[in-house]
Amino acid sequence: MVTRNKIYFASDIHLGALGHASSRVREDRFVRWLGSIKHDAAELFLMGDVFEFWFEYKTVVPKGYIRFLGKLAELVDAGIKLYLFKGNHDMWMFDYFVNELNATIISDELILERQGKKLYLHHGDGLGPGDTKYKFLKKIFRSRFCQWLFERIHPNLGIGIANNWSQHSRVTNATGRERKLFENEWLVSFARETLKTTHYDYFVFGHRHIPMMVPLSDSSSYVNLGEWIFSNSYAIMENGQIQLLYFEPPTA
Ligand SMILES: [Mn+2]
Repeated sequence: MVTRNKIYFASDIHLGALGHASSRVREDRFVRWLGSIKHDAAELFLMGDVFEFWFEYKTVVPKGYIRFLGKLAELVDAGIKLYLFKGNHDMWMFDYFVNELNATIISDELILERQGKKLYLHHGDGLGPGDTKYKFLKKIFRSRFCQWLFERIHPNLGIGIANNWSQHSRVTNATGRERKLFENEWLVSFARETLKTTHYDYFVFGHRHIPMMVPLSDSSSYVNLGEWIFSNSYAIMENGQIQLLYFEPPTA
């Protein structure tokens, strides 16, 4: 008898980044992780930037990721509920994963109650103070008109341009110095500000590539899921508690 009582969270796998060979290593590792959670997961939250770039045309999707997508299908068919968050690299998910994987696509935040706890979930881009340039770009990238325009460009060219663009955004690893900057983390500022008016037991984000779990108060914690290029980090929720864990030893 299978007991599905755990909830899993991961983000920022950046499949497709750093070349095909590197991406395959990452994909294989992530597929091993998916296999390891298959028998006790009730829900799986993939919280953005799963792909280095994703854009769905009306009749066409990008090549690649075949093992990952196959494994996801296997988990969904085994009864696991899948949530896919739009990240800043893969916000152009429309109905493909809804139709193929029965996934729920989350555009911004998702507020949930699970296991008696209140959760605030978001990829993490465009929140908190500052970064006005990105917030402006996000509006453009998400506008129906710009998406319609992009869709008119031949995929060979459109995806080429997008891949070129995404290479300019760094794939970062958290240095010790960055980790110490917790007090300056804008997502922490955002969570603290939110707590002034609304209680959440857990704030869960990706995007920053800095795996960390830190208390904000006696009853609230900040969780950053990290990434799967170096850290292979994820979170698990069981009996109302979230833990930050590492799947396999760090890659670099
Ligand atoms: Mn991101």
